[in-house]
Amino acid sequence: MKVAGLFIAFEGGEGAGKTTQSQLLADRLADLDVSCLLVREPGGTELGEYLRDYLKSDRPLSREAELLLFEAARVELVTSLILPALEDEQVVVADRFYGSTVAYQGYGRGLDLDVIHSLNHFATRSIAPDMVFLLDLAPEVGIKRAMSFQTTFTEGTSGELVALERTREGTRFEDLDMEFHHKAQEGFLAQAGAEPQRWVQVNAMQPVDEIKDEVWERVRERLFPAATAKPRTARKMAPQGELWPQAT
Ligand code: ATM
Repeated sequence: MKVAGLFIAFEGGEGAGKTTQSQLLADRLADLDVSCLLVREPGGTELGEYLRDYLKSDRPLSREAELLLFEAARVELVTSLILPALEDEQVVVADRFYGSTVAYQGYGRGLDLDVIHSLNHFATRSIAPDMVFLLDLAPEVGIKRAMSFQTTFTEGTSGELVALERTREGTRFEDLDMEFHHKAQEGFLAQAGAEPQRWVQVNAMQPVDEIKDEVWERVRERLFPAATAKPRTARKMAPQGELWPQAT
């Protein structure tokens, strides 16, 4: 089925279910024969996956370099995959995008939001998602969920489960204190509050299927507006300093 391109991003803290919901949405679009590109950040390209490995490890990295590596992964993904897919009028579903940089490197690490804003502008090649679903969850709940996914257990001498090791993915961020994750959540909520026309806040405590339906309802409205509804406005390209969201 041919539809005009749409760019959808999922944002939120660890364990909120972004990866699951991105996949469910992509599956639904595929069932409808809608051409869709599913990507994740950082990742999706050879460079992006290479950087993801380093970024998620506990290898040395200053917060400034961390910011630049996320941006490098982003510009590669936008240039080689996202822009061509949008030009081809596909639906792009992204598991994280620039909102994560504002939340984690800006609010979490305390880096200058104006610097982040202009790097995001550069790395996204000035495109912004049409819709951002913020899967909102208390960081305590999310981190617990995320850690349980990534811990390998073994059986102890009396049959008890003993945590053996955590996979290398997921050490740099999950090991940070709760204050960091609370600040990041504040960053996500501030962005959602500043741009309610773009961001949709979803309670991520709900069962997976309910979140899936809530997301689909909003996407369906955008993709298949009723014949009587006003035509959908074109995806906003963000020219310098205009439609691009301001630093929050
Ligand atoms: P997951 O997408 O698998 O959650 O891992 C990506 C990690 O990178 C995630 N960790 N936590 N919490 C968030 C972090 N991240 C940033 O810090 N900045 C970014 O710009 C992006 C895309 C991700």
